[in-house]
Amino acid sequence: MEAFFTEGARVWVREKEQLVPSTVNSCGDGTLVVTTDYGEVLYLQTAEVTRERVYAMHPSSNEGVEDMSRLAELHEAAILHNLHLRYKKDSIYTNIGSILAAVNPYKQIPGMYDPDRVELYSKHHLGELPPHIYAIANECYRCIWKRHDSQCVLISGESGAGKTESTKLLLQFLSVMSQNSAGTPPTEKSTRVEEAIVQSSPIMEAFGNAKTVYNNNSSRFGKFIQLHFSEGGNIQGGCVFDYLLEKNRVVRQNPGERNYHIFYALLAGATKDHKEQYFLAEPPESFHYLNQSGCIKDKSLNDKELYNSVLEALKVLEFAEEESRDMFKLLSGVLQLGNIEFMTAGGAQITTKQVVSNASDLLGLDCFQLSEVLTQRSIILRGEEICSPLTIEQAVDSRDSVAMALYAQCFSWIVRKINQKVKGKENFKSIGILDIFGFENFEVNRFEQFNINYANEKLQEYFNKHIFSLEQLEYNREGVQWDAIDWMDNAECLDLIEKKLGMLALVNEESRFPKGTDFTLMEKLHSRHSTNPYYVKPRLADHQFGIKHYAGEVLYDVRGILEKNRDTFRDDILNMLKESRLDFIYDLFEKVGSRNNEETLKMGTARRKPTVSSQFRDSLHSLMGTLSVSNPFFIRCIKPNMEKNPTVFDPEVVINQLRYSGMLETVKIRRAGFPVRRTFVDFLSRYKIISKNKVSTVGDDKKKNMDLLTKYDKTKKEWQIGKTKVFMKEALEQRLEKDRDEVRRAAAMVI
Ligand code: AD9
Ligand code: MG
Repeated sequence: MEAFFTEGARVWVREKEQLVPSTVNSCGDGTLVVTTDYGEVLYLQTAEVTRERVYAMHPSSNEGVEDMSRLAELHEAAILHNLHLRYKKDSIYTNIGSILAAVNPYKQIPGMYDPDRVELYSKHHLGELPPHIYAIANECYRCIWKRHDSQCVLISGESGAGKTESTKLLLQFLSVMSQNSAGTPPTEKSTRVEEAIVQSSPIMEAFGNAKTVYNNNSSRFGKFIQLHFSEGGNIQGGCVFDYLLEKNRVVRQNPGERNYHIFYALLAGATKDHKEQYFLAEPPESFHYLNQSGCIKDKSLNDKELYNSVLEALKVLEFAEEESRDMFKLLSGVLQLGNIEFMTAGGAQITTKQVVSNASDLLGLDCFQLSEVLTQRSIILRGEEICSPLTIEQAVDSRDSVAMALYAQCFSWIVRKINQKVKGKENFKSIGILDIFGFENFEVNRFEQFNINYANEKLQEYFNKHIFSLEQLEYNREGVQWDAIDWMDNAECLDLIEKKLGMLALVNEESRFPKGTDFTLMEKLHSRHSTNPYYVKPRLADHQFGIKHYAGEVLYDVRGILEKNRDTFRDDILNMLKESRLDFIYDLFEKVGSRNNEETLKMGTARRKPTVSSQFRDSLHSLMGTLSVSNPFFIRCIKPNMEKNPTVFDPEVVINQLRYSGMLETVKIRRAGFPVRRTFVDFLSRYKIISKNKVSTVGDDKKKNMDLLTKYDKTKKEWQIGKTKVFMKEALEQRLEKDRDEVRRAAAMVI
């Protein structure tokens, strides 16, 4: 062994296929002793110390860089280490060009999001200040005018990685920009829209978020928020799209998890009068829908405070008093429903008559009719009503289905109300922010995970398309020289799921087929797809099928898929709800179609309600349509550990996320390529102002542009000229933008 490693030197050591940042303790006597940054001491014998096993760390890796593209060493471990170094200094944001990596600090970092930071970042170009989510928000806002197109921010990451917090920070920043915009002075209306959009968050979170084992405030629905801007820079209106609220949570929660926040908030915050009127005087533990998981409270959650902030937000969004009251009555009704119990006497019989009466009062239902639909099923066959008793299990299912339907309809109604309030002109450009569930792989994965992971495949496809394939195409078309990069294409996996005769089509086909069961579905999936390299047919389990997703292999449990996909709601139950004395409940169900009565069955498939997965596929495709005409920004949220701990950076946990988010390839491509591009005309018109004294005015646009670019970078490392466009590195654009601003500012002062 060469004794060139001095004590204290920083090195990379390869351990179990991984490069680990380490420090040399001693080197000599045939042994190299190092301590890894994760605290392990390694003794390496002479024979082991090859260049492959141990090598000196480049200073850029040792010091940490704000933009990963500047790392001299470009491997997974260097990226990981850079994030770690920065995390230790509370620098949770790191750039990869215009992509932002955000490590969840699990604590409030003092001053990080103060109003003066908004102000500061709004006055600087991307790259001038340390990486920050505000810098991305600012760039995104500026790009509306710089590029003349709509923008979108795609926030991705595992559950608890920080997507929803990031969404709120973006909204907050954009709302301030809108208020301060130099365009049309904010009218009373536009100020209200900004506030309404910001205030929609507490309401949606109260009704759509819950404590899970991964996140105390986990969003159990996906959302896409669109802000419509005026040419002058004001938010004129907005729109929220919601995706796949997890309905089951209303009636069932896993150990250690909770129901939706709003139930606990209501119990903690309702006035004494309301508590009496709505049968809420008992503690949360006494409600079946809240006490099954053994988790009622969490010290990070303040239920009473949430109640107050929801009331406040409802006021800002101008929900009428009776609307809020009806909503709370519905929630109380759901809690009462959960406490209805049954016993067997021939068929299911209700043992808690008083509770049925309470629930009926709150929901405006007929007490007798409610008892009937919960204990027997009636269908109309050839004009005659036929009743059949239900087993206890079936009775519990019907009770739960009423509760879930009430809650889900109420959630959709809230989203509609918010949208009515924030609706405004859509005559210019928009910024869309996507906060959607991250990739999930649990011990048992069901229909929900199938849809969630499908959505993530679609988003990954969009990401790939933007970062890799469009890039490649453009370089080829323009004849620009660059080193092509290998990247993971997920097109084949998506084909398996959504193409004609793919898995989704099979799931839907089987759902429509009256005799279809989960097992007939599984057999069809196996027989049609088992030769597909992205399909997994487990050797042992007889109720599972799997998919090799870009983020890893996931096995899905087939049981329950068809029922959830059909989302059947019994006709007699629906009719009962439609007969509610309360207009609110009636309105919620007025438009809900039935699917399983004689008539609908006779109508054939064409007019039946679409299945859950086909609806979801359609809304995803429509979302993709919007995204495909927008200029994207990507925020990759990263969880540093699984324990929500503010001090631990677990390399295993982080590297896994880096791998499947395509971060490494992103860094490579960014570095190899020229991410900023402008047509010759566009470039000239934008930078004419700074080229005046720098270059001669003769020659065509291309020549003039080349002259200016050469002034900035003689080596041509930071730019290239294509057939119709100028290609630049981001750093060069930043210098040009800065100079342009200065000249403009100086000109404004002269005037
Ligand atoms: V889920 O897929 O909805 O389950 P998210 O949305 O990715 O998940 P969320 O934004 O809810 O995660 O963040 C989880 C928790 O991390 C928050 O409740 C905060 O306690 C914490 N967090 C996240 N981002 C930040 C931050 N920038 N600063 C401080 C943060 N704390
Ligand atoms: Mg969330």
